[in-house]
Amino acid sequence: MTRPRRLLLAAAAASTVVAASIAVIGTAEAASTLGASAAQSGRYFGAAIAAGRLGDSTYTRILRTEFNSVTPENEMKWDATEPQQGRFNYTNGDRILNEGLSNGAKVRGHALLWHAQQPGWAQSLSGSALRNAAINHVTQVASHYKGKIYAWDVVNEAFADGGSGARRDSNLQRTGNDWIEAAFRAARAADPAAKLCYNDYNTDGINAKSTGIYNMVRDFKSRGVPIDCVGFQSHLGTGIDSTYQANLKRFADLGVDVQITELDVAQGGNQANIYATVTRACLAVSRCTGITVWGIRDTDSWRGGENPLLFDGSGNKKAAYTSVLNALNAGGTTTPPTTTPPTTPPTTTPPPTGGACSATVTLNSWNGGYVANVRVTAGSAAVNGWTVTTTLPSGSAITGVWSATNTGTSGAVSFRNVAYNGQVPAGSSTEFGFQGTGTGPGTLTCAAA
Ligand code: 9MR
Repeated sequence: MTRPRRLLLAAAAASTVVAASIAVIGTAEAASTLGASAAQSGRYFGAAIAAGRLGDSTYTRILRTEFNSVTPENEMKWDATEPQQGRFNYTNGDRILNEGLSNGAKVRGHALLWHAQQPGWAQSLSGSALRNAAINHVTQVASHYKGKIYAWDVVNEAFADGGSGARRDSNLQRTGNDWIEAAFRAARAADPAAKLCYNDYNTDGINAKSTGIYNMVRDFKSRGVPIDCVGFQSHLGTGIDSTYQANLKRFADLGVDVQITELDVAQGGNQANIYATVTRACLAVSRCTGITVWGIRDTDSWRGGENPLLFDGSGNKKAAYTSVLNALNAGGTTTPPTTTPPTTPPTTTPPPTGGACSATVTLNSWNGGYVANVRVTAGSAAVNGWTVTTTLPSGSAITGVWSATNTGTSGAVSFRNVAYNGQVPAGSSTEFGFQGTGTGPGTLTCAAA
């Protein structure tokens, strides 16, 4: 390269810098990573990640540089966390959690209950056995991650595709239409600080499916069922619905946050534009708190061959990356409110003294209902079977029980252990729970069998 040409390039670069800084006067300085540019308007930009790829240095370099939120692609699902009933495995979920937290990223929990990726034992259950197991799963997993998860996908993909706007048939749905609200209540009781989301796909515009979900969220809000956010997966093809942003807005207007939770877009002429359109839609809706892409490089994607992500297989930034970054830097006129979920502080009653076991209750109450989590603790000798009794205040009726079998639903009620939690070693404890209408119980009494 000759000297004059070099000077010319330097001058051109200098004038570009000047132009760029003029363009952003009055807004934040343009940021150079996805996470930092989203943070300028109080949002996050995340990626779904896999524990098995954390040893790949290209992968972790991009992850730690670009993203300030992570979602486990598979590691916190039911089959991963409870492979055998009552035996929990958090090894890979914890790896994702620690990867995120140690880099200052938010962690989205995905997903507590879903009709897919259930462990075999759950697939073969039905009725109250499945309901109890499902609620116990929510309670256990949300308790394990208590205080560390920004938002949980409590229930994933429970609505049918097509024009019905109805629930999808599944073993969970067949336990009763209230399974979703039971799951949200149990999740709130277990981790009051996490935002609780409903998450689904083919909801990327105003259509019959998204309207069915909209009606459920509106009903939940009117009845005080604890829901804080709705996730729009946004697995997109070569086009985008013209009502994409209006759809986000109508949910936000119900009083919930909205999040883009699994974004990927088929590669084609429009990929970069569609990514930018989604980004701008989120920035335009004040309660859209962030965007997550479903993988980092095209080769990490579940959509083999469609190259739907922001980085190519070698880790290079694609045109879609630049278009998202520019859209983020062009900025949000709206900033998400910094809300934390409304919570009722748990009230704990002291354990009764005497007897071979004791029971303590942690209550999460709202106007008209409650979830009670009960801890049964053995005394100085092991317990082989237990029964907990209490008297419910008038107006209270039990609507669901997990990890125990109840006798009675109002007035004097008792709870007997189920097969897998009757044996409690000396000094150890186990838990069960129930939910009900009205106000929750006071003192509980435990008797060993
Ligand atoms: O990306 C996930 C893939 O690795 C799994 O094999 C698949 C199993 O069902 O789930 C994928 O993630 C899904 C997510 O959990 C829920 N929404 C749809 C996602 C893509 O299938």
